[in-house]
Amino acid sequence: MPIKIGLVGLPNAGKSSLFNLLTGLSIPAENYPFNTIDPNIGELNIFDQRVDKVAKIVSPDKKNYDSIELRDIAGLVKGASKGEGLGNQFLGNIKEVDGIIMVVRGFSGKNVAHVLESIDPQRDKEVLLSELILKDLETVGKRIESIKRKSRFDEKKKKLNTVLDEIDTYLNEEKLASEFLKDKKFDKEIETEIQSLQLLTAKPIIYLLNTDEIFTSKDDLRSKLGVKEDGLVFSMDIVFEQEVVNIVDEKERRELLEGMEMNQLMSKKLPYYCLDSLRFETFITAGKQEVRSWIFKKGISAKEAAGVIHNDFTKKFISLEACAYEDFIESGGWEGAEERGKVRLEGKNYVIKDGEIIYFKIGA
Ligand SMILES: Nc1nc2c(ncn2[C@@H]2O[C@H](COP(=O)(O)OP(=O)(O)O)[C@@H](O)[C@H]2O)c(=O)[nH]1
Ligand SMILES: [Mg+2]
Repeated sequence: MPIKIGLVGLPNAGKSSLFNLLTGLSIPAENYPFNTIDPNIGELNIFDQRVDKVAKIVSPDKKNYDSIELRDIAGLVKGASKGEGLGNQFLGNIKEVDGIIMVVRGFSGKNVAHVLESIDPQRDKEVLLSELILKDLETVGKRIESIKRKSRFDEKKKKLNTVLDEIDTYLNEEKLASEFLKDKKFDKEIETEIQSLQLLTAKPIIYLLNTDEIFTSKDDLRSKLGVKEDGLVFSMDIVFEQEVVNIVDEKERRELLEGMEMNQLMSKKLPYYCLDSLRFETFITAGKQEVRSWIFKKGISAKEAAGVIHNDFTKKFISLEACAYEDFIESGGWEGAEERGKVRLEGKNYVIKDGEIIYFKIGA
């Protein structure tokens, strides 16, 4: 299953425009608030250059790159968690994603309506976060309710109840679940329970300001958005970038960019920023038939990583062989790496590192 990123934001923030820009698709991006109900789904291609280098050595029949699934989720509004503007349904769509890009409007665009009638990125961001928090409170509340009776006799449920109460307190203070979970270590069972709740505010969030304003540092951008010092932020002028992309003449395109003192479009950088900052990593499989990259959530076990390739592989996992990317390249492939003792045999709990070349041994 591919990694999924959801675009979340108020109506008319520029989500659909960004979706089109990133995926090269053309779904309607209109000055009309609730134009999307089911999420639009597209692909964000990640042309990992390590695949090319590995393929050069292995000469496979074909090479392929993993992509990220991008979902353009309908506009949220204040009260969404209570069902405003079909809000609950939209919030449900966010449950399924692995990371969020929160598109925040910074452009004034007099002809483009704003549901809150003024341009105020910080307020918009707060409104959006509140809705996500309210939804999480509902989710946590329901779970607490459902285990309440059992937790009097069952030690495990009692433990879970305590953790859920803590999360509930956190959310009630308008803090995100991710802040609570950040430095905590739980028993496997509790962790699985928390994961199964798919809390919206436990997901990593990139705050993307849609503006033509130039920010010289991430800190300036953070303060504009009212985001903490370690917050993930990005800014770009979505409509301008689409205009540049639409220019057929390459020279003209380059000149326009240079005029803006940009060496590359932000929309070209964004996918890589997502990969890095949303805690996604890549491993590579390198057989004679195919060399391919696979994107996974950092920190998952080898067994879970096998499931990235095929659901069945999780159950049938036996072991894997791993080689660091640099070792593989320097050794000129599997054989050389083996001779130099650079190939390791690892078990199901091994944590795959970014860039590693992996060979899975899968049972029948
Ligand atoms: N002036 C201006 N208009 C924009 C910008 N970004 C988006 N728009 C316009 O705002 C309207 C809503 O954009 P859309 O992408 O559909 O927003 P969504 O509701 O968040 O999906 C469209 O008419 C866009 O052309 C921008 O940076 N500047
Ligand atoms: Mg839209």
